[in-house]
Amino acid sequence: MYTQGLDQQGSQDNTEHANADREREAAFQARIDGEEKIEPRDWMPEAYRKTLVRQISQHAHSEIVGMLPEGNWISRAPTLKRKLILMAKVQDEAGHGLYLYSAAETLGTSRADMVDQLLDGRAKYSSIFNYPTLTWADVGAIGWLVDGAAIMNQIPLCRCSYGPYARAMVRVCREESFHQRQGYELMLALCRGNDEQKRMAQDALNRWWWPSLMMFGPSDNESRHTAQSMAWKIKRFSNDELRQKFVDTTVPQAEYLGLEVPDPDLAFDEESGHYRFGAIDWEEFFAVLKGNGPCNRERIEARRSAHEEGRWVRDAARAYARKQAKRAAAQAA
Ligand code: FAQ
Repeated sequence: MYTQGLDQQGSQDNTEHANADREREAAFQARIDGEEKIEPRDWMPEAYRKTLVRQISQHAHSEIVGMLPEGNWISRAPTLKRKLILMAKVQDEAGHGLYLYSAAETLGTSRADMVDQLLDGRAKYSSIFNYPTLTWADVGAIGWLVDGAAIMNQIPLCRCSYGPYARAMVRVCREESFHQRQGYELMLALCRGNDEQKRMAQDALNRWWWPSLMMFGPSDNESRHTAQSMAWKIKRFSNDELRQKFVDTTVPQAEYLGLEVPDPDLAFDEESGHYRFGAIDWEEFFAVLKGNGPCNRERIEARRSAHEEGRWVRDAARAYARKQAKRAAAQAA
């Protein structure tokens, strides 16, 4: 009899908790709908926190792994000016990774944990960085197409409902826009050069076009997170909407360069005002996500060895911080 009474009390408590949770979630959604920013100390549903940590950390990993394909060309840049520009760009990507890891840390996950997840394969990074940079023209194509796609996706993230992510994105987008222009200017220089240079530019476009379209993620009917992320105003546009905007913006740029987009089905549709494009090879996309792209193993191996080589720096920084804290505590006593 007594236990029955306890059970009843327990289920009453559960109902009250559930009601309180529902009320908090409704108030949270009302803030989102009212375009208020959510800040680190505010209450948020666990699923919102988890989605943000997933997306922001994957974004951070993409910036860091994304340094590798272009970094590969720093020592082979054709002129001092190009070398300086490329070094600045690659360094900017490292900065983007740092802002993003910091934004994700405000959600209660440490950078060390996020990096471990990347290195042991639990966390993803953008598919695009698993393709090789075979010629100097690839540096131009990455700036033009990859940074171009990144901006298209990231400008709306400046209005993301989570304050620290939105604010980090403002600066990232300014820098990405410089990156896109340097890439386009490099492509233009090649296209105005000799026949071999123009062929290199066309070859780079041929290899980077389709992987750039894949950067926007699976098509809307396959995207498992889009609906909820849009309701939470983390994402403002769906994957297909952003992909279409990218195609509409980029095709005229290719025409200006005098290059041909490698898609026989590409055509301007007067009625909708959009370019229609051919089918994306989703099998290739999912194979890359599973770790079977041309450079997946090489990229993770490079990150693992950088992590190992940097271990002594992290140890030294931690020892120094401990010493400083001890000194501050002694002075305060
Ligand atoms: N690669 O349900 P959705 C850059 C995953 S930064 C790998 O549609 P969501 C700068 C997705 O995570 C480039 N994985 O997911 C630069 C999910 O897996 P999960 C990175 C992908 O989150 C330039 C699953 O598929 N930008 O380039 C990809 O709603 C030059 C289902 O997909 C960002 O991260 C992909 N392409 O939408 C640096 C921007 N697409 O977690 C150096 C922020 C999807 O369930 C040099 N992120 N997946 O296991 C986003 O906007 C979103 O997370 C999307 C995916 C749009 C990427």
